[in-house]
Amino acid sequence: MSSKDDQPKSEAALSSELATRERDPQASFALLGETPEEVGPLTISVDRRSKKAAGLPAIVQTMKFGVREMGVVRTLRTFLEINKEDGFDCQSCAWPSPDDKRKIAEFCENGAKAMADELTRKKVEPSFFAEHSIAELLEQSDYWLNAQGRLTQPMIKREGGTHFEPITWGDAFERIGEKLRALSDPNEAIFYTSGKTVNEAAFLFQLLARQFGTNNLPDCSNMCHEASGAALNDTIGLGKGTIKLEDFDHSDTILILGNNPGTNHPRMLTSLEAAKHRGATIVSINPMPETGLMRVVNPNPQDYSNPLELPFALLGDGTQLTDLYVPVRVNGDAALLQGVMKLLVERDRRAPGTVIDRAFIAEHTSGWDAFAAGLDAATWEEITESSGVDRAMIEALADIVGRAKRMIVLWCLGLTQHPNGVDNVRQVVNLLLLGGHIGRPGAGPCCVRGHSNVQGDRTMGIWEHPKEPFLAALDAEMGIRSPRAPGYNVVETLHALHDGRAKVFFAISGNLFSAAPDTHYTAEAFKRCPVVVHVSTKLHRGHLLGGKESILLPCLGRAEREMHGGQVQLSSVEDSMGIVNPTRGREAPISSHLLSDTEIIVRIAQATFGKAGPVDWARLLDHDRVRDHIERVIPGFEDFNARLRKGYFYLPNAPRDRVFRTSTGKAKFSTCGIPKHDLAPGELLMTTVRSHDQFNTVVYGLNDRYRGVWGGRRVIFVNPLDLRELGLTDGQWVDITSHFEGETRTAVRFRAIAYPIARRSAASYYPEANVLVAVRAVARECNQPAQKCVRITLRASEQRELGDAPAARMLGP
Ligand SMILES: Nc1nc2c(c(=O)[nH]1)N[C@H]1C(S)=C(S)[C@@H](COP(=O)(O)OP(=O)(O)OC[C@H]3O[C@@H](n4cnc5c(=O)[nH]c(N)nc54)[C@H](O)[C@@H]3O)O[C@H]1N2
Ligand SMILES: Nc1nc2c(c(=O)[nH]1)N[C@H]1C(S)=C(S)[C@@H](COP(=O)(O)OP(=O)(O)OC[C@H]3O[C@@H](n4cnc5c(=O)[nH]c(N)nc54)[C@H](O)[C@@H]3O)O[C@H]1N2
Ligand SMILES: [Mo]
Repeated sequence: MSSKDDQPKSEAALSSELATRERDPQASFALLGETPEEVGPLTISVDRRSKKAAGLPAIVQTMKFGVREMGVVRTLRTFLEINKEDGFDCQSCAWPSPDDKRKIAEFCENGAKAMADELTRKKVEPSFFAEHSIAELLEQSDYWLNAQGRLTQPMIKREGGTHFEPITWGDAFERIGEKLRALSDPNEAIFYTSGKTVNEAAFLFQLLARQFGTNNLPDCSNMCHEASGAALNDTIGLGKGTIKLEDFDHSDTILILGNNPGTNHPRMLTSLEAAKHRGATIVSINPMPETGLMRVVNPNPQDYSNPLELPFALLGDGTQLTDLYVPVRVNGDAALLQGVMKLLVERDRRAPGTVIDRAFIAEHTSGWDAFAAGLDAATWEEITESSGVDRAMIEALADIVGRAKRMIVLWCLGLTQHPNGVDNVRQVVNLLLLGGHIGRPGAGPCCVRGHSNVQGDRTMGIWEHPKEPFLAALDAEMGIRSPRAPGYNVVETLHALHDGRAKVFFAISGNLFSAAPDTHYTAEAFKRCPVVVHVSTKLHRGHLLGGKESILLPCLGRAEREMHGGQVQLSSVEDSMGIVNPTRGREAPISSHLLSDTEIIVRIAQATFGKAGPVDWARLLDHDRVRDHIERVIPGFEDFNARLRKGYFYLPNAPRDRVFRTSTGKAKFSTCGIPKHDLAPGELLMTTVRSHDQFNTVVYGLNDRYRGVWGGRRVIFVNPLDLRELGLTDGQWVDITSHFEGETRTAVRFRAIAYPIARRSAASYYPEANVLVAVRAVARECNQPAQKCVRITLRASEQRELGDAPAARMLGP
């Protein structure tokens, strides 16, 4: 080896070398656990994609999936417990349950899949790990790994080992405690969590990290709504939306940007349907015409005045939801919204006070002059080019917004996962402020959260950038001295693992490896980490790539009974609308070896800090006591135990009352430029989306019924006109190359699908497409990975053809 090679490479040089190297396609597949053979047979029929959401097919799928995983009796019983006040809160999304009128079936097809996936009767026991080496398991797809069932016993892969072996709980805790104590700096440890963790466990988890001496608390929220939090904190003084579910009963206009609720928040469709029946206008702004936003069939018997109507409704065409569909191009939203606002301001100048809410603006906002000047300076050429939407359509949207008296704007990842994600959300706030649509019934921002408790985890202090009042209160209550220096977020975590600054990675729930951008960089980062610990319910690729040593700690799921002192423990979660809900698992755990998240955290704390020390960890096994602490540390949780036992309650939300705790004391208009895409000929901007059969990195099935894809996931949706210009045909196998600041990354063998997606845009599924996302491509100001804004080129794949006819547009399923 030359002396040059012996020199450690800089992080940037390494990242760029890794990125630019034309990778061995087989190696790419192995990282994702997909061999080319597994891709087929894939059948695609865009013509046969569902024309409406929910309805009979959803009921059939729900039952099929439930019975496959849980059997008939358990399926029926658990479906009655989901989202009930005395049952458990659905572990799928963070959409709220109706306050006072919960239905017999207060869940959706995808919530049911999430639950059935967790309550499956299949188990991954030590014998499974003895039979399969890690190398063998890495060959399998994510779908296969998840389908093997629930983890039941603690396992360890020792350094240099080829298999996972059983380890006792006691030895595992001792070992983790030892490894943590041996670090020379607490910041060498990282504590990751994803929003599955209930409030009580989340509070303990951040306490563990801070007593240990670090704010390294990256979480999945860094990848979904970090940009929303940053923009909302800055402009309205609270990093959350302001609307309640009941606002849907009062709203006359609802705008939905960058969200696919038919798949990801199906229960929202019920609220939209009701609003629609009351005469509200619904607009969806999305590069893809998502089925769930177009038509819906309501499967809830209670929503029909005569139960006999239901069977007819299920077979009928359902309710049309969207009045105006705006096919914005990928990352065209900022320009589109500015176009709308430019028109509204101009119209109001011609007829003062008729279009915008001047009284609200004068009394409650700051920054108007600069904002209005920014709109005046924006040219129509820039607006239409950057948005991909023509002037007539922008006028039509402005007509709707201009008429609105009570407008809700909902958004999800289509706005946030962009380099300008924070500015996108600022534009949403601008639009709402213009019409005074905040702090008024039926109006306001609705940041549609992902994981069931992602918002609650942040409220509990899972944040790498904690605010001083929180830390001061935590220290006073717990008698610790929390570190003040900010910790690592997700992207900083990847860098710290990559260059050896992080030595213990501890995760409660989630699968950071598969969720993170830049799969090769991330794989290398984890490979270098001396100790990786995952507290998990199901097996995933992150366990297998682990670190030098990888420890698996199996835990109870949301629907399973967590006992303490002979009682079922009560827990809580916070939904997208700031409602704190009780949740209580009732099912018998699948294995007697499982521990709860809470118990695992407590025992690791005991193993790390010993018996002495300011915090009496043993007492904290009891959630009631944890809630007593939460009540004294976090505002809004007064009388926590008593209120939770009575049911749900709302957290305070100052902007709802038009109190804006911002730097100006008012809601802030922001001036943001119009993003320039500057695509070279042949380049497209690719977004990444979820299929109907997955929950994030957990793949339940290989279909995406609403988009007409059956049996495979390596697909890329492209507009037929763009395909033709690129000299490619529908159904052809293509290789995708992404381009980021001179670096290229390639993923091979994706099936091109001619799809009604906006021009110069493309979409493919996450997590497969993460290979193409540069780790340094992040949202400015908040470091959220820009996983929905990837500049790509396509070329015909030179890889081996599969058996099925490549250009076929076969009829599925
Ligand atoms: N069943 C199920 N439910 C889930 C999840 C799941 O995986 N499965 N995940 C949960 C989580 S953690 C989250 S964060 C949420 C995610 O919920 P969503 O944000 O709905 O998830 P995505 O599939 O990423 O869809 C993004 C939507 O934005 C659109 N889009 C993409 N790029 C752009 C753009 O540039 N502009 C606009 N206007 N639109 C764009 C896409 O076409 C798609 O409709 O769902 C939660 N709920
Ligand atoms: N390209 C691209 N990448 C993305 C996104 C995208 O849209 N595009 N979306 C991003 C977003 S919004 C998110 S939230 C992240 C998701 O990132 P994560 O939240 O880290 O990933 P999940 O897939 O939700 O985690 C699944 C694992 O959690 C474990 N688990 C499930 N339930 C429980 C439980 O009750 N307790 C415990 N302890 N463990 C449990 C199981 O082992 C399961 O395998 O991905 C991000 N990555
Ligand atoms: Mo998310």
